[in-house]
Amino acid sequence: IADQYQYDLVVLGGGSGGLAAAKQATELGAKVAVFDYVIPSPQGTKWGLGGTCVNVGCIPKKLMHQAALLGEAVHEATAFGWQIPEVKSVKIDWEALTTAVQNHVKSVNWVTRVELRNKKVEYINALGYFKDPHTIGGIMKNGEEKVVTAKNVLIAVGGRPNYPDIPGAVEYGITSDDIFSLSKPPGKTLVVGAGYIGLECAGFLNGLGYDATIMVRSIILRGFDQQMANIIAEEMETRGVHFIYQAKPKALEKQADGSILVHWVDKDGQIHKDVYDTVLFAIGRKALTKDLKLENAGVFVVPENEKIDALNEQTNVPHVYAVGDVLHKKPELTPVAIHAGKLLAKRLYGNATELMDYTNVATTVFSPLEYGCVGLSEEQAIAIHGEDSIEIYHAYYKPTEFFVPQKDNSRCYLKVVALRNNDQKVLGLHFVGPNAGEVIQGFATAIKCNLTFPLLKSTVGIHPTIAEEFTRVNITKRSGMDPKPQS
Ligand code: FAD
Ligand code: NA7
Repeated sequence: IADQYQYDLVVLGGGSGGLAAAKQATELGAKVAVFDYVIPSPQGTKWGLGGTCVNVGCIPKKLMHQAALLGEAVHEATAFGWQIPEVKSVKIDWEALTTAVQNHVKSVNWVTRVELRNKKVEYINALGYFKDPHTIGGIMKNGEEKVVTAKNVLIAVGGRPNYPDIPGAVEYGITSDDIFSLSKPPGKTLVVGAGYIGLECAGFLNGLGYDATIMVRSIILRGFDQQMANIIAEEMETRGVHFIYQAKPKALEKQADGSILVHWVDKDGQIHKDVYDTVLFAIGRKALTKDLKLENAGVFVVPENEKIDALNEQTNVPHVYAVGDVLHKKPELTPVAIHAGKLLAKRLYGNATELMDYTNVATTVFSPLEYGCVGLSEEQAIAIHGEDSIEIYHAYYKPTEFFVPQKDNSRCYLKVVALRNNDQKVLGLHFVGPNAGEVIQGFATAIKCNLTFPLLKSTVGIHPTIAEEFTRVNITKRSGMDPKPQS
């Protein structure tokens, strides 16, 4: 049957999920083509092959977060005896930072291209869409159309940032698509949205020395453990990030000096006005399914969010699959897209049967003091099992490296969400502190191996680390005892 079509698999979208599936499929002998095309942001920002994570997501975000942490470290270093002349006047060179970040991104774009060539995946730089269930058309940069046929099609087009429907938003606002290559320093910045992208962007901007304000419509980090979310927000506030709660922007106006006048409304309906140099919208992302002409293939989307509700990555049309951010109610994370893409390719071309497990996926919010977690939040655990069946162990801790520079450790906190009965299975782990992602990653494996609270307690720690605090925790919330460290 394969001969009936030019390709065994055509992948729409060369990002985390699409590329992982394409490479895995070719390794297993399939003939694969990948369509990837980036529509410039309303501000004109565009980028190369590799998708969101590499170009305008995880990678540049982590680099800017690291730049902010280093600024902090410069000051701490003096407490350890480093002699840094004029340490008080240390400041960031935005252009040097964005150049360094973009150089790295471009090097990854290049490596990605070479890898595809080596693996014999055909890369087509065109905006793909369905002409019929097995025929894909792609409009290339020069306007010409490339048409191919495929036995199977994988939709991995990801998403792009939303803009609010208010005057001036699209003209004068920016999003995470623009911030990592912004040609001028962002200056005083309003970040609209308190999801993880909003917190991370405001966090690194503040750490880099820019005045940052977060406008919160309702709560911080919807979907995450709210106690932990509020701890990282408090920490950000202590570090100088401003928060405007229960507020929404109404309009953006460009002023003669280039600054942006933001009209916003508070919870009582009062209108306020403030001036910013940059307004960054981080109000969620929309799946890029509109351009795909899915109706030509008969693929359904969820009407409310235009995402695809696939079962084991298979859409309602059996030979059309989907992975990554485009999926309905699945974590929008790079390793999730990659893992699902690889497993799907192995099932399609390697006779494998393993299905993607979307539960207990660990994640980290790279806020100035990071928050890493895996499994259920306290609220979710209580909602599922009932308060009487859940035990919450918690502790504040003091990282050794905080003592000499006398860093504020008052929000270094962790908690373990466990069942109370029989084996005391661990349902969730939450950690606020430095390197939270590094701390949580290994524990995520432990949870996959059915970690119980007694097993956690029988684990010998590595001293002196912050991760060992998980092996020392023994105070329950129920006991009402003070979880602050005694020394
Ligand atoms: P994408 O990587 O978005 O790739 C889709 C590709 O398809 C894009 O190149 C797009 O231009 C292209 N495309 C779209 N439509 C078409 C079409 N019709 N034809 C051809 N090509 C098309 N995740 C983490 O795990 N950790 C993090 O720290 C993290 N930080 C993030 C920070 C930010 C600021 C953002 C925005 C995201 C972050 N994410 C993070 C999320 C992560 O980037 C995404 O989950 C991941 O990139 C999704 O992969 P994907 O394959 O679904 O789509
Ligand atoms: P999220 O996590 O969906 O968060 C969006 C935030 O923006 C959230 O705080 C929303 O508040 C807020 N929001 C949404 N719409 C508006 C409008 N119209 N006005 C003001 N505020 C608004 O999106 P992110 O962009 O942070 O990240 C999306 C994913 O990409 C994330 O899961 C990562 O994995 C990668 P709400 O709580 O709804 O009141």
